[in-house]
Amino acid sequence: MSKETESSNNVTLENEERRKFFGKTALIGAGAVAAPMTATMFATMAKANAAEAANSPVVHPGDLDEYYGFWSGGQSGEVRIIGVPSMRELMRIPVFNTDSATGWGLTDESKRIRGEGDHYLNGDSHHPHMSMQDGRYDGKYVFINDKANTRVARIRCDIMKCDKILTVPNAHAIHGLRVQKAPYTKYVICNGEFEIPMNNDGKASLHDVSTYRSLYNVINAETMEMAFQVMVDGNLDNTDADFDGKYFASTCYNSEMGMNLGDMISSERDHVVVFNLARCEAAVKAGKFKTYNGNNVPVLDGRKGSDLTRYIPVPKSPHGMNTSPDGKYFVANGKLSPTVSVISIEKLDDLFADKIKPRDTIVAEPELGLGPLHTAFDNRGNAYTTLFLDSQIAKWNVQDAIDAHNGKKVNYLRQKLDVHYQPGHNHTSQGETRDTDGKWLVSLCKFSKDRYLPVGPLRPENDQLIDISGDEMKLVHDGPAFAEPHDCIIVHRSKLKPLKLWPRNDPFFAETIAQAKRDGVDVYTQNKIIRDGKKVRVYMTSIAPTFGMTEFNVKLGDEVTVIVTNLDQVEDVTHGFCMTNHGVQMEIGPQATASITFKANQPGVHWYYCNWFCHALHMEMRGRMLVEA
Ligand code: CUK
Ligand code: CUA
Repeated sequence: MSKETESSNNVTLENEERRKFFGKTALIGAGAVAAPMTATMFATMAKANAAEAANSPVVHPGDLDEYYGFWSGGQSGEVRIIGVPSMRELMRIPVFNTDSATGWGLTDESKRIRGEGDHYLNGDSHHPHMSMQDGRYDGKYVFINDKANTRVARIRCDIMKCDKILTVPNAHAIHGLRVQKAPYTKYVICNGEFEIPMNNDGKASLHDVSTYRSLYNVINAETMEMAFQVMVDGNLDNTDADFDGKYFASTCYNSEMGMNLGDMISSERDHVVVFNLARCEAAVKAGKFKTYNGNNVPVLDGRKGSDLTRYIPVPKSPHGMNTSPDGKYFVANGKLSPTVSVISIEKLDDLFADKIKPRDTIVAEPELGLGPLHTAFDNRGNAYTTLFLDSQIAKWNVQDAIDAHNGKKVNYLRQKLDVHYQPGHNHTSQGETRDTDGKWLVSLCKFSKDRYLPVGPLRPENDQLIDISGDEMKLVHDGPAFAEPHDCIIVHRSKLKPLKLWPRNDPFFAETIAQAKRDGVDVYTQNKIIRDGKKVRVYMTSIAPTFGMTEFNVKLGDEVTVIVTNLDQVEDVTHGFCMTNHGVQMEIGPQATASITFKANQPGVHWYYCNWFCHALHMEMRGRMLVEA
């Protein structure tokens, strides 16, 4: 649906609501007063609007984007929300990193969510993907991998905060990640990329690489617990799911199990491994698994010859794995080979029934250019593949590639577009779902080189927006990004309903509220200090521009927990709590409760203050902690 036809209902409503919202902000004194629009300004805008194409990347000041983009933050360990098509960064969601602004990694709530990996300060996130219902985004969760510390996290899309992190046992370095698309996202699927001994306890041989295994991981999306793992041959790289709820497929490189580069690329072919979900679930049920490393996660044996998997040989070192949104094909991207391998999902039943040979499932292997890494799709049967070495996107037609494979004289290549430079992933608007709409393509370029002012030896990446609504791809926007967004998704805004205020009973801080109950404190109405031996819990409210408590006493050496409840019911009025010289800082959203624990290890007077600008008297929103020696 175009923005124009939609504007009669949604946009107008949203605008009305936003008017009210601005009115409120102005009332409390924090909102800047908008200058009235002059007639000339209106005229200029109208002219600009008329000149814009149907699929315009221009989003005027005050207008809203049509899509939410979820971007990985790469080595920063975070996830970002980018408005598409404006490419404006709307929010950062700290996940595997520690964040000074929100207190992620500092607050008690975030530490509980970070769990056993809380001591890690780093992360390496690659693949953000949203939960689905019948092959369509359901707006509930976004999942993301951490290659650095072998973790998978979940973001709740109502509050846009991470609410679960699982450290994956038995495996090493979680890389490719997708979700089960149909009938719904029961499982999150992800690859343990690096191979390690089973058990990896230092007792088994460290040198006998024939004992090393790479594990496919299947995680329950709702509980965020391990469902089962599958041991495979080769190093798992990227993965995707079909639209029928039957098969998952992963690219594997290094089928040689080499331990250095030369050995890893010595054979001509690697493979795609296909997992049969029903058979895997049945094997778990029947107890046909082993456990390792002292935990009870079922590990199935899916190595060559197993009933649970099939190995489809493809040119060596394949990288990306993408399912076409019509549900017909898995596309494995060649990387070292100039081709992609198109696997017919329809033929997988016969492959698992041993009626055909693995290579019989390949219905096309179009040659696209140098370094194909990832493929995206529109709603008109076209595919868009990034060419890392050529710094191009190749647009090709899937059916034509299949016809050419069958000997027909047809040119499947539609266009090659230069991008700047060295693209990794690309993604189309809603392109991994049945709702793919063929409007936008984003190319996540690893190098920006000359596209921006030089900023020292470290340069930003370059996220390029490409209009694919017409016959020709058109580059329309360059967007610099810091720390490598490997992958992204582009979700229509109608799929998401983010909350404006925190629900008072939100599970995010339920445990903090439970502690308050045990202390006999109603955080909503009371400001109170509870002393429990050397532990002191300081409960205070906040309402712009005051904390409910402007001083409290503790003794040197006490372990102090400050619990702040934000009573403001006004949208966008977030308070902060910072205890100076203690490394203590957090965000408290409207109607939220947040807590942070630290040692009172310095005698004297210490001021705490609100560090999120909330009111004309925000500077005055502070109080004293008096530490008696
Ligand atoms: S990977 Cu980085 S460009 Cu981690 Cu999906 Cu291909
Ligand atoms: Cu409260 Cu600033």
